[in-house]
Amino acid sequence: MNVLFLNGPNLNLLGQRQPEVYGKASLADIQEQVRDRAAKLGVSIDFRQTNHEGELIDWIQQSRGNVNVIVLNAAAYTHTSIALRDAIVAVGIPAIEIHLSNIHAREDFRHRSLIAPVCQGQICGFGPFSYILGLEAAVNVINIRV
Ligand code: CA2
Repeated sequence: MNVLFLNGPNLNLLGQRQPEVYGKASLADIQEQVRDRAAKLGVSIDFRQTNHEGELIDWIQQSRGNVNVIVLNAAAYTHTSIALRDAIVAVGIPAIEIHLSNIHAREDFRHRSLIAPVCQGQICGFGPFSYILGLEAAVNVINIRV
């Protein structure tokens, strides 16, 4: 069972700036928490971050055939990228949208997600625990499908 975690722009800055919004944990800390939980669940994970929209799309396309579920924090591309949405539809792999913050409790422009309609569901507002919930949701999605 392979779960691909994708992280979008600026998430590499986690733990360094805006801790009041995004918390103190770095992306490496979150990755470690996800790895620990995945090991207990017997799930193999691949955890990546990029600041580039095209790279996210390349990774989604390349996941065909070797990834069961994509767990995606697309960061600001969540609110802007039709290309990302099209890539999720094109590969046909179930995707789960996650966010650290509660995007619905923030600025209006963060309330709209272009990818939400093509994802299985959305998890937001739980800080780093959103990633663990994303992993649990991924396992649930796989188990329901097999
Ligand atoms: O809450 C989330 O996980 C977001 O995806 C984070 C994005 C934001 O654009 C989304 O609306 C919600 C921003 C990630 C930027 O991360 C930073 C981390 C530290 C310092 C500055 C930005």
